[in-house]
Amino acid sequence: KPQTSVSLRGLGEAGKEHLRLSRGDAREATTALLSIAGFLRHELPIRLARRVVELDRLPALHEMPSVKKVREWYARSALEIQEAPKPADATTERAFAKLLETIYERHAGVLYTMAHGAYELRENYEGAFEDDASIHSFLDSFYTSRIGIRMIIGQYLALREPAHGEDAVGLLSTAVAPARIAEDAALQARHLCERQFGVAPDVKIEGRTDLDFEYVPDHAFYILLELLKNSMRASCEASPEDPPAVRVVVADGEANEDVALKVSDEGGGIARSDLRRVWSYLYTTASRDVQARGFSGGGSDFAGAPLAGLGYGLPISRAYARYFGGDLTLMSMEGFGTDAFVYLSRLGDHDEPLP
Ligand code: W6P
Repeated sequence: KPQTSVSLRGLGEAGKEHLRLSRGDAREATTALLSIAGFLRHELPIRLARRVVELDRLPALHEMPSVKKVREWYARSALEIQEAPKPADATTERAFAKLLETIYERHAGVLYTMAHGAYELRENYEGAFEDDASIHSFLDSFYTSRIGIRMIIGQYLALREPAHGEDAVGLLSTAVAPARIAEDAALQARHLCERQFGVAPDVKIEGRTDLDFEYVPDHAFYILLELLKNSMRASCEASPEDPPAVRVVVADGEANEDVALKVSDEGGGIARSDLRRVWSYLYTTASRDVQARGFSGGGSDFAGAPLAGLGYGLPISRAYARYFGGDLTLMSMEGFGTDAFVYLSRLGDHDEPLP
C-alpha cells in the first residue's frame, strides 16, 4: 500500500487544531486525537512493513544478527498496530497511545543496533561493502524513514501531554531560535570536549541571533551538537593547548526559504578525498572496542553522544535537515579548517521524503 507524506505545515496545523480543541471541552479534544490516531493506525503498518521487505532484500547485511533483530522489531510492531483495536473513544485511544509508547521505546536502539550490524558486516566481509552504493542508499532511506516514523509517533504522543511552554505544538515549536539552540548545544559540546581533551574552544555566535521560526527544536539541536562536537574535536587535535574558537553564523534571506547556519572551525580541515567517508555508514574511525560495544548509552537520539561515536552523526544530521526540505554540506580547506552549512527549510510545505 502507498505511504502518505506529512509536511511540517501539516503537522503544525493538526497540532494547533488539537491544542485549540483541548482548550474547549474534553470530547472535542478526544475527537482531534482520534483522527491523528486513526491516521497512525493506517499509516504505520505500511511504513514498517515496507522496511521489513527492504531489509530482506539487502545483500549481505540482512544476514547479520543485529540486522535480523531490527527486522523483527519492525515486523512485530507492524503486526501489533494492525491488530490493535481501532481507536474509537477515549479508552481505546489511550490503549493505542500506550502501544505506540511501547513501540517508540522498542525502536530506540535501531541506530546502535544497525551500526553494530555494519560492524558485523566488516568483520565478516573485510570491508568488501565499504563502497557499496546500494547499501549506502538503503541506509540513507532507512534512517530517513525512521525519522519520519518517529516524528509522527512522537508528535501524537507529545500532543497528549501538557505543552512544554507557550510556543510548543507537540514536538514542534512556533519560535525556534537557532542562536539559543546553538548556545545550548555549545554548552553540551564544550562539556564533552573538556571531559575528553581537558580544554574546549570558545563558541562565538553571530548574525541573526534574534531570529526565530517554526521548526522541531530537537532536530536543530541534534544537528548543531553534532557539528560543534566535530569542530571542537578538530580544533583540539589541531591545537591541544589553545584550541581556536568555533564560529556559528545565523542567516536568514529575503526569500524566507531557509534559515542558514554556518559552523566554522580552524581545526586543520579534511582532505577532499576524505569527505566521502564523512558521509559513510560503513566506514568508521572508531576503535574496534567502541564498535563492538556499539554506541554508549542508547535510548534517545537527542541525548549527548560521545565525541567519537560510530561516525553516524553527520549522515544522520543531514537526514534530519533534509527531512523537512533543508540540507547539510561541508566545505573544507585542508591545512586550515572546515565550514559546515546547514539549511533549515522554513516554508513548511515540503512533503517529507518517503523512501
Ligand atoms: C573537521 C571535520 C568536520 C566534520 C564536520 C564538521 C566539522 C568538521 N571539522 O575537521
